[in-house]
Amino acid sequence: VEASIPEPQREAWKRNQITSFTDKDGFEKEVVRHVETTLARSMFNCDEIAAYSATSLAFRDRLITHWNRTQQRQTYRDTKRVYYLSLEFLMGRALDNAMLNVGLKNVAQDGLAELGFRIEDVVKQEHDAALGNGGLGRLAACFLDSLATLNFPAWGYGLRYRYGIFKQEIIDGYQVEVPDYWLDFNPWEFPRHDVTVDIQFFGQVNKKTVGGKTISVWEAGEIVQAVAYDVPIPGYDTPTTNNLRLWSSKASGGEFDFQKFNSGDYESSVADQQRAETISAVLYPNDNLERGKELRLKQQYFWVAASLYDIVRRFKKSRRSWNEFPDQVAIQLNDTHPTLAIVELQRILVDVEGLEWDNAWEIVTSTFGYTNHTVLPEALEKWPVGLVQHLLPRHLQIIYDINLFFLQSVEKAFPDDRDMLRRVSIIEESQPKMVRMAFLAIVGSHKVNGVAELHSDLIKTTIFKDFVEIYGPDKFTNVTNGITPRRWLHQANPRLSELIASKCGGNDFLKDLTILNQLEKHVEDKQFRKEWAEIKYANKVRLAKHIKDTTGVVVNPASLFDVQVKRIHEYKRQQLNIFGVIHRYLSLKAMTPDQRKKQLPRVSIFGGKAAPGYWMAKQIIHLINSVGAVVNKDEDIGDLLKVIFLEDYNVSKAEMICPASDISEHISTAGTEASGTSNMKFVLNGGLIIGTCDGANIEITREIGESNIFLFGNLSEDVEDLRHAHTYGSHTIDSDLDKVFNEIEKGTFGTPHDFSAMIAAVRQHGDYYLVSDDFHSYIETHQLVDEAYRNQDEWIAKCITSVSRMGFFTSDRCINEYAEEIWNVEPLVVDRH
Ligand code: RUG
Repeated sequence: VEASIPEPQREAWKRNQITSFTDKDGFEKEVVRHVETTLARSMFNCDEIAAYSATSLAFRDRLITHWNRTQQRQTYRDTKRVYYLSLEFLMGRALDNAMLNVGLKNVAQDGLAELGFRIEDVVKQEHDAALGNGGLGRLAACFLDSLATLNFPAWGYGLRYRYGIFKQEIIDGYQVEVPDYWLDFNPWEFPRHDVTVDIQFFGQVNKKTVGGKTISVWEAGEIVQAVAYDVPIPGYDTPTTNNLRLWSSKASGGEFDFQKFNSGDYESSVADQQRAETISAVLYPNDNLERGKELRLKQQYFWVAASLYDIVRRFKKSRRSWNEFPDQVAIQLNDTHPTLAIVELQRILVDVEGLEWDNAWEIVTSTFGYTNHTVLPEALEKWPVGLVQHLLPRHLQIIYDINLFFLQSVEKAFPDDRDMLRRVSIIEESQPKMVRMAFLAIVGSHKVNGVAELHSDLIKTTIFKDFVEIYGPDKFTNVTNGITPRRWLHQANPRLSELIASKCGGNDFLKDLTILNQLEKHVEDKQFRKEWAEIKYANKVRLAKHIKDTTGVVVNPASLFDVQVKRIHEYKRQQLNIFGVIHRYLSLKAMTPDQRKKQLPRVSIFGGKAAPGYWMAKQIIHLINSVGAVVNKDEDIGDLLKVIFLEDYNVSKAEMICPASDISEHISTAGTEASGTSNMKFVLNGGLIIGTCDGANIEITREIGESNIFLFGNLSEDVEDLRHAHTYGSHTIDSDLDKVFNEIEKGTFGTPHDFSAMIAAVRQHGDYYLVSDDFHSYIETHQLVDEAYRNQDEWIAKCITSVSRMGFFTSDRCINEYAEEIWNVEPLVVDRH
């Protein structure tokens, strides 16, 4: 049905164009209107939640007019669009970001004050949108912000999980997971009940002859409906408002269910419905680990099939030829999770649209780009062939055909290397046979990128080495990760942002982060340093209050705040950190009171979630809390050392923690952390970092200078030899670390048995993460940190210098690199009015 209004009636629409508020009075009017009509409340029962809801609705209305205009403009101009497929979008809160991006936070602040509310309290009412595990999901969120800010015609596609990442509670020192039901009231999403796609699973493939041509038809099986929910993504200081489309699963209301229901088979009709809704019910809570569960594969196919249907439907509106598809559409695969999209597009083109295989494959490979985020073997996705066959029978056939043609070309190019075929085959000939998703993603894309220089080099020399030989080096590239300075500086640290703006000629640095380099000429300015230090101190006071409120522990904001917040993982080495803390504690205990007086007070702050099934990670959390329980009440130690575990680390907590850190820890075993992005957030907020030569730490060092970072530990090129030596040579444990282990085993921090596996991992099981190898250098480097911190003037100078050199790490730079090197898309500016 043509829904467009006929020309003669459009005049009336134009006369009645919605005008968005621009000032305090206009804002207040909208808030009152929403409180009284949308929420059906009044000034007599308007609490902070109602004020939050009405404020969000007022801003949402504003975004929607921009969003509509953006979409109309993009449709009218019909330029190439980017589609970012990510199973995770770790968005955090939306209101504060929306207010800042449209430049009306001051208006809202004044308006809310007049209406009886403090904006800080209102903003805090919002539940984080936590549809992600960690860095990968947050990167996707930063990219959306940059895509909109830079005016790229871009859509995100994801899943609308009913439960995002679980909420973490710490009970008796242990992590306990609580479901995160976040959709009670979410003003930021628009259900599009008219945008639905039927998604098929199971069934079988039959051959049919149509017009003399034999085609494969995928028939029968189960149908689940995908319903679109749209989330507007405002750019900073631009009307461009892009769309994040999240799919929710629903039973397709077919006749079959209805019959079941009518015939009294209520239970099974409800079971069908529940099974369908289960698909988008919950985010898998693993970071850097793939477990191969059927429901996960169902989620992946459900989401990519719905997204591709949508993308193809949009493309077909322009009535172009299929060969123009890659000129109109770029699809980026965020990790291998959406790799089935490659197979699905090939299926649509060949089975549904009737294109020849080779022609279709050319279109497919020109459309996709694949970003790899890890070299950890346990995180590389593989699916049992039998499972794929059962769930997606036609897709397995296509995967086999893709593999066949690929292996034929390899055989031709490398006739003397028979083993090459086994090594690069998309099908691993194991028991059971597995589909190697990363290989499928490489074969089906025109570009593959890693996320930091070291990581991009590593994938080329290790896990994807053969593919570099096959395709040549140009298919592989690097796009070092970045973060959005809007959220991670302007929003998280408003006072620092303002101070920076005062030295950098206004807020332009938020759109061109290289402007930060203007700070460097003010490094010697005493007054500037003083103001800088005052802001850091105020941020620490705020965090200290949060620590007191949530843990009951009083920390002195004048101490050095040493922070490690990220997912708990053995490769990220929180165990190294807590062993280091114990070493510090033992050293302090061994001192005389006079010696102690000369020591620098420190607060070691940890935070992060462990995957619910990751036992060792949970033991690490338990050890941190057990050490805290002893140290924090030790009167010999007092303020000299406090150990804090912050519960339920998430995006909004990160916004409070990053600005309050003096030093933060990015201490993964060299070669294991693909990039890391919190390292960038901490430096941008005027904190220094201690880290290994890993991921983006290396480029951060190159940018800010070696004298402004505390590097330690073995290099990635030495890791393999060290591991080999641990297993086959004699493995001696660092003597200081040994003392730490002995103390744990004495029971100083509770039942030693609780921690015996953690110690055995180092002493007996080959110390895979090189904790002992790096311990000495870690401890020594922390001593250098202490010394450096004593000279506050110098320390602040280092912080300012570092910030001034952080311009490279904006996600705007990443997006421009992707746009130019991988997507070949141009920005499209939307008129302001
Ligand atoms: O572990 C990596 C981080 O190093 C990286 O910064 C982030 C964004 O690129 O992605 C993380 N990651 C990798 N999360 N999941 C994976 C593997 O699926």
